[in-house]
Amino acid sequence: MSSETEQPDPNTYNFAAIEAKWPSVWDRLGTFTPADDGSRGRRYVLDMFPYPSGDLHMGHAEAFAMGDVVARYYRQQGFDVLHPIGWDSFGLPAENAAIKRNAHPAEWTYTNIETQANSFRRYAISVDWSRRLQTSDPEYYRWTQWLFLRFFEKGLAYRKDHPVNWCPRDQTVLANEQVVNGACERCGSVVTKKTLNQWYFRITDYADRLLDDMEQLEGHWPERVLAMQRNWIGRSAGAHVTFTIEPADGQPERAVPVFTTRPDTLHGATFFVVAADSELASDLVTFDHAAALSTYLEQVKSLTDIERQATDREKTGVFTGRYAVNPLNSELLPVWAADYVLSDYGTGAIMAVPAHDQRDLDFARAFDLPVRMVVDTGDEDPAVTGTATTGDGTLINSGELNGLPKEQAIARAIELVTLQGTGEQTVNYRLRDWLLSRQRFWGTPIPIIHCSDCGEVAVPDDQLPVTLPENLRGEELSPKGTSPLAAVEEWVNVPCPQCGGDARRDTDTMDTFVDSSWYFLRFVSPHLTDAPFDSDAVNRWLPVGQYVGGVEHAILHLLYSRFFTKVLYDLGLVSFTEPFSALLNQGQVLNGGKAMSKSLGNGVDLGEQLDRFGVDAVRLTMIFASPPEDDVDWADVSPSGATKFLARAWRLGTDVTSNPGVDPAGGDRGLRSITHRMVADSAALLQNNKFNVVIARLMELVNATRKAIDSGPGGEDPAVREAAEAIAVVLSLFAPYTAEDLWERLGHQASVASAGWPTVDEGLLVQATVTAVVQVQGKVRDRLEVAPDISEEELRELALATDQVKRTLDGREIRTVIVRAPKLVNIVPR
Ligand code: ANZ
Ligand code: ZN
Repeated sequence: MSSETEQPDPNTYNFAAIEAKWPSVWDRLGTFTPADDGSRGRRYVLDMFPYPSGDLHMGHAEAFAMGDVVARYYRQQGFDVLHPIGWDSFGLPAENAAIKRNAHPAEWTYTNIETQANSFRRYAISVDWSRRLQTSDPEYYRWTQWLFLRFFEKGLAYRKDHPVNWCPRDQTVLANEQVVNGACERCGSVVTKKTLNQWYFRITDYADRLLDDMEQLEGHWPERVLAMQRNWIGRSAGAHVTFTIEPADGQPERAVPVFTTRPDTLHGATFFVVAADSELASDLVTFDHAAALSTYLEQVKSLTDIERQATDREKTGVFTGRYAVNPLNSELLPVWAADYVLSDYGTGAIMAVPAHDQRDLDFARAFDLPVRMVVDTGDEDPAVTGTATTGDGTLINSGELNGLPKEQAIARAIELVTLQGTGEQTVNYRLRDWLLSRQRFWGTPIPIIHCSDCGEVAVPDDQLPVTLPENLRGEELSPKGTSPLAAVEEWVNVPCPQCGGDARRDTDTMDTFVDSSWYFLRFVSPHLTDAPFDSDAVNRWLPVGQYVGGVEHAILHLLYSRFFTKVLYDLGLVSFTEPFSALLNQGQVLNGGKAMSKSLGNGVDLGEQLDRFGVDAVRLTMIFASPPEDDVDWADVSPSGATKFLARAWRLGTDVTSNPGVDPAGGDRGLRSITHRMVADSAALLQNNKFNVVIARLMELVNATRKAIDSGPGGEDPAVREAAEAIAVVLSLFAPYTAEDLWERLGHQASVASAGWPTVDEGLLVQATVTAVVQVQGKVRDRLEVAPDISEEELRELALATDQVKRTLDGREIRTVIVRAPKLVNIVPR
């Protein structure tokens, strides 16, 4: 900071003064408001919207700097750019804060949003502020409810009883993804199971399309995100094969299908396993074994699916007293109940083939069950080695399948069971329906009324939104196993919209992922009052041309948004099936090799960095540090170096003495060529998200321009103006304040943001000279501009003749000179 008495020098770069000057100008000019008049091509650039937890942090600074580069680039390229911002403002943290402070969650939420909005303005992201939205605004969630009802009408939103993940501390249901290593993602408590009636979205109906439509994204989304989506959906092809469970204990026989990806191994099945916690297990178990099963169940309940399926865990289970008949060879297999079989995958029952499945083998070894190889893979007997063999090979011990290679045996086995009527080819998915109800207050109320006569009745559209009661505060919000809304009698009790009788509102609220599954549509017409969005406008602007956000959303948010888009397509509300054409995952901001965190004490305060180095320097540093996908380690970067570079660029404005509009044609050809190459290369680099390289190229041009002014043709050469103007335009993508000020100092009117990308003169791209580096003992002492075809001898002579080299050698004898024309000369003294 400068002292108060000092007079600001008009030729000194003062980032604070520049930051104070421009925001109101941009507002007045409406620089970032799209015209949407069809006069230009449209581009929609979107950053994943923020959650309002406190002020912006370094992670926001990085992500939004990236998104802004893209938005600003398209604007310079002449596109009409839609770049909006809003807040994902429902969710637990607001509620927890409200409980702690005896307040309403809205207070905490909207205070934080104001803080963040101010910081975003200061950070100069080029967004159209008039489109700002918050998902917790009734004007927004009214339409979340409206959309929910369209899903409900189509049977895509439904209720069922289900054992769900339950956090005993937060007293709420958790989605599978919110359970990390058996613990609640938020509070770390051990997660248990609880059976509840819950709302689901039938996303499984869309499993195939969610997979197949990824073809549209191939090459435009990071491959690892596509892989994670694919894996999450988990399509696996196989067969259902029905086994008959023999009668016992007076119970009749019973047909139980299994799902297998390896029907070729049917002859290798040596036992049968049902999920211990399934109804099937309790149905099948004989009187003698029932007690053992219920003891075992107590132990199983506390485990998560991930733990249950872990291959390295000791296998546990109990015998049910029943036997299953193998439909291919009529063998009798003992039926066990075990936790490594999941009740909600496949059919909840498996045929166990220990020779070729590791988990089955571990179980067989734990309980001394037989192991029979049916595919000769060339490996040793798994019963001896303890390692199941899963590779290709030829069938053995398998009746008429003998001699067939694995793939043919799979097909033949499916044929056999199909002919028998005991099985069929099938596809199974790992994807489950989306559990969307939450027993919490701060979310979108589910717009359903429960009537004892009419059942689940939709709140009529004209009665939306169902708003949250405003009088709940503090402790009243704390969850008690049901939603806090259930306690508000005057809110809950309503007449049934269908029969007028006494009825009750649904007291659950929606998972916040519902809110964020359609916000990108709302931004197009955010103030519409008679529909969630204007379909025509949405079809003009979407799909989003570039989506930018963290890889932590690689699965759920993206999957849910893709699902919503497909349903809306089926409803005729949108004309596209994928919402985001291209995706960029920015890396994390680290400090000293580790993610910033309170507990490590390595956090860096964004506001403090902005005060110290200026907004532009922080933005530039974020982008210059690495390719966007890589992490930025704040311990390794130099924001003060960025400030210096910006000052250097800004000072060019002082030294350009020609008038705006002067024809650069007569200017210095060397500098012109560097300028035009920078502009041409930058466009290509930007299209490939190589933002950091563009900054390196800008730095080169700033240096060349400085040199032209100081020791070349001078500040009046029109090529110098041309270079400085190109610098301002390209710099505006990264350092909008400095660029705007430089632009003004070059005699132009605001805004540089819409100045337009400089036109490249192809003729100037031919490299007139190359830079040769002159080293003495490996240390750079000088640089020479030379012809690309300079000879070794000539380059050696030029290098030895420079003042720098003479001074450095200081009379010492030369041992050797290494010449790599035209780029390098290294002089090694004795
Ligand atoms: C017999 C078999 C033999 C199997 C073999 C595998 C190898 P993916 O690919 O993940 O879909 N399975 C089926 N339902 C299960 C459940 N509810 N819980 C745990 N495991 C289950 O896996 C399908 C395979 O996982 C199925 O194929 C079944 O074991 C097992 F050499 O059947 B397999
Ligand atoms: Zn009714």
